[in-house]
Amino acid sequence: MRIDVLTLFPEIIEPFIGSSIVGRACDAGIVTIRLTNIRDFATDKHRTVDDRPFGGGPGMVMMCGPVFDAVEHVTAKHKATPVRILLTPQGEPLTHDRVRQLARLERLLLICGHYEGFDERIRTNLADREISIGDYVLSGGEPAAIVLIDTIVRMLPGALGHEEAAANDSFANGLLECPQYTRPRDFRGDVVPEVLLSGHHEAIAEWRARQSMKRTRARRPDLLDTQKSREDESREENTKRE
Ligand code: 6GU
Repeated sequence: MRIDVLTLFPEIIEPFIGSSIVGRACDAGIVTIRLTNIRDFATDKHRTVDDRPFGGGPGMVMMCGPVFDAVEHVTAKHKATPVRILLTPQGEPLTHDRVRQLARLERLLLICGHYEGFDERIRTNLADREISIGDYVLSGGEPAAIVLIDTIVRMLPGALGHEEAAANDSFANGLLECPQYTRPRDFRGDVVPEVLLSGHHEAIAEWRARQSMKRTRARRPDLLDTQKSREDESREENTKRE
């Protein structure tokens, strides 16, 4: 997979893509990530990329010119056509299912905004999709790009080294992950549940499934509703097919 990121602050994202799982995936050739500074596509001597909003009001708006030029330049550098994603608080909420969808694509182009937002024509004429990482406002799209890259890359085959790990993650099956323990067995009097030490694989799997369900019911009952409606949907689909 190839991911291009257009940003006014590449220095925020740079150390992230060189570290940990994502850094390793880059080194292994599983993903190629390129950062491009939108300011390099400004055309005046002050390297202006934003301007005051028509109609007045506070804040500045990112101009079309540098963003369109940057997108066109970066798009032409590689043969696959990218899916162009604008990172904004007005986008579709990022979910595990959407990540899974995006992880199947050959090429992504992420566009990070700053200031009060983008000129609307960037949204309507340039972006294929808009994505938000949650209901709160960030000062810029860079932390959101980091989140999106992290969650996509860990789904790419080979990125985790341990292929089952991603499948066991919270949300992968619509439930939160079960509690995990490592040595020592007794830490300051708090001991690991006996079943995990039993070597009885079936009993362990059953305990984990029950803990997952219990934790999800306590913390995120909304996930169970979603899962139930999903199951209902697939049951309906199956009935239709029969
Ligand atoms: Cl993608 N951008 C900004 N600026 N704020 C956000 C966001 C994105 N997602 C949630 N809040």
